[in-house]
Amino acid sequence: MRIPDKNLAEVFDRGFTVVEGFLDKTTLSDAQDALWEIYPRPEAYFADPEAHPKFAKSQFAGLRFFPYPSWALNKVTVYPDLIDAAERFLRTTEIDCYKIELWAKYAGAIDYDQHHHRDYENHTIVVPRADQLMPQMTCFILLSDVTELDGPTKAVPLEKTRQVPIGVTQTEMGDFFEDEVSVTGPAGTILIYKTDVFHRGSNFKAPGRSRFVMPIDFKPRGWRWQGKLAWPDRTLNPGWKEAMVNMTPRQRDLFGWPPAGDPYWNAQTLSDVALRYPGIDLSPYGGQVRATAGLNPA
Ligand SMILES: O=C(O)CCC(=O)C(=O)O
Repeated sequence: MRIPDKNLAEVFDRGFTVVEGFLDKTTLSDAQDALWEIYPRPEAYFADPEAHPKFAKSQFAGLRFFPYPSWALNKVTVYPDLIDAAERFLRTTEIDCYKIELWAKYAGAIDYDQHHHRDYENHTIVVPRADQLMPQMTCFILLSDVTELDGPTKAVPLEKTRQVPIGVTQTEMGDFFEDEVSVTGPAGTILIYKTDVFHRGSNFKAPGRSRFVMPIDFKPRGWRWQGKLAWPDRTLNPGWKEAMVNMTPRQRDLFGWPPAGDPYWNAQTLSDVALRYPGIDLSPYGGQVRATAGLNPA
């Protein structure tokens, strides 16, 4: 669904917004099915947690960076209403998707409680501007239902923390707990927040529960002090080529793919990119150029 203007305004005013029903049912259920190519199903995990010791090693052990083996998960990251929201929030169509994760948590694997923090500490090498210019748009898409029992993210409305200088990134455990709001909702819900908002992960409140979310982050293009992942470093991972082949030029552009009309494209690059990405339609970038192994036209 299209994120209403009032919710994007709420991100600026309150620091975050929560919109239920963001993903359509098919996209959501396809993505949920694809989770089990990566993570143990909850019933499998809870049947024998000790068979999955890695989830006990750290709160972050369930994190996996983009790309994923299945297009069903990769396509969530370029969901048209997500791109639309990022363009409207960042007030430009010149945007980068700079970080994509999947995050699985299983009750009892470890204590997932955190103190409040501001995410900018590892999303920019400086600090966000207090006047809200040049923001980054950070999101969590819930791929499982999240109730109070399921370790919801807890976010503190900006008005409660205005006295804390933006240069402060962490609070003591317990600070602002009385002001925090739980981000709950059915699978398909999106949380959009800013990188200067205090928030934290929380622990499960019942056994046998699990939580699966997809954090996805956008920034305006060209502000080189912001960012997190370098996409060229992810291209050898399963799913990257299929994702690039399946994406539209608009969607590829979010990852830094050269746009149509860019001087990068010539007969040689069209031919060799087609060799690297079998099946890709490069006609938007310069017409049909047949990829021919061993031939390297000028
Ligand atoms: O998992 C969550 O709900 C939030 C985690 C978080 O904010 C973090 O680790 O930076």
